[in-house]
Amino acid sequence: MMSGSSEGRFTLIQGPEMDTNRAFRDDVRSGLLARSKRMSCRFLYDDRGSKLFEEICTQPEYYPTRVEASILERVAPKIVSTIDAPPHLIELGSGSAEKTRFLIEALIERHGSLVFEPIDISRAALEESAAGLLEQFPGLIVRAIAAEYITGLELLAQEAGSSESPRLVAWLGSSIGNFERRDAVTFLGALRQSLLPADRILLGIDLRKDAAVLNAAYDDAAGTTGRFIKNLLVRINRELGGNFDLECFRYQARYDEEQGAVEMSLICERPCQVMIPELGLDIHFTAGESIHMEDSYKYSATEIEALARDAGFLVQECWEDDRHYFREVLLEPQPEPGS
Ligand code: AVJ
Repeated sequence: MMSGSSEGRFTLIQGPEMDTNRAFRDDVRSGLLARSKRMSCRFLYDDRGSKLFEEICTQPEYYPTRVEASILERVAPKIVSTIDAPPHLIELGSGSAEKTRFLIEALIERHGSLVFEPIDISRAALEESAAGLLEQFPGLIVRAIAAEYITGLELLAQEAGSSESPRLVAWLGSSIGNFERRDAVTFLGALRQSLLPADRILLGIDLRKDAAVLNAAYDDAAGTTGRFIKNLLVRINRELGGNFDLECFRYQARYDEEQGAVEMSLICERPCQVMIPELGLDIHFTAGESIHMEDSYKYSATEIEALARDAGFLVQECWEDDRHYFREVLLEPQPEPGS
C-alpha cells in the first residue's frame, strides 16, 4: 500500500480489538425495546455510512466542514506557534485528515519534521489517510493507533515518558457535539487524565446559531443526511437479517433552541411490524412513532468556558470565522484541584 518513499515512515499499532458486532447487536436490542425507541449514532459509520458522511460534508447546507477548514487554513500557523517545543500531533478520529493537513503543514513548516499519531478505530481509514499524507509530506512520520480514543491515548501515554515532546491533541469536526453535555465533560475529563501539563487539546466545536441555518444543515435538500441516518436501518437489515421497510420511515431534523441541539430522528409514517431474526425480535411501530437516532449539540462561548473548566481545562486561546459559526479552542490542562 505504501509507496517506496513512504517506507519506514509508517507504523500501525493495533490496540485491543473491540467486538463491534456484539456491541451493535446489544445496542439495537436495547434501543428497540426501550419505551422511547432509539439507536446509537456510533453505528452509523459502516462503509456506506462513512461514504455518506463524506457526501454530507460537501453539501452546500452543511457548513461545519468547510468553515472549520477555512479557520484552520487561516490560523494553523498561529495555533502551532502557541507551543514552543516541537510537539507530536495526535488526532482523534482522523477520518480523511482533510482539515488536519493544515496543522501538519504548519508544524512541518515551523519545525522541519513531525510525528503524527492518528487514533481511529478503523484500520482501513488510518492506512488510507496515512498513505496520502506521507506522500505529500516528506518530513512526516505517522504512527497510527487503531483503538478507541481513550485506549489509544493511554497506549501513547505509556510511551510518552520516553519522549520529551509535548503533544497537541486535535479533536476536530465538532464530534464532541454527539455527546450529551454532561457526557462531554466526562469524556474531556477522561482525556485530560492521559495528558501531561505541557500537552494541549485543539477542540473544533460548532457554535449555537440561527435555527434556520441549523435545520437546513441537518436536512440538506439533496437528502444526503436522511440517507445517512436511514443507513442504520439498512445495516440492521443486512447484518442482523432485519426487514425494515425503508419507505415506512421519514427522516426529521429539528433544532431545539433551548437544548441547543439538533435532534435527528426517523418517524414511522404508518403502523408497521419489523422482524429482526438474529436478535429474536418482532417489534411493532405505531404511526407517528419515532426512533431517536442522533443529537448534535451546539455551544455558546459561555458553554465552552464551562465545559473546559468542568473538565479540568483552561481555554488558552480561540479562533473563529467571521460569521461566528464555528470555533477552534485551545485547551490547557489544569492541575487537579488539591494536588
Ligand atoms: C460528525 C457529529 C460532527 O453532528 O454535525 C452530520 C454528524 N450527522 N449530519 C454533526 C452529522 C448528520 C456530525 N458530527
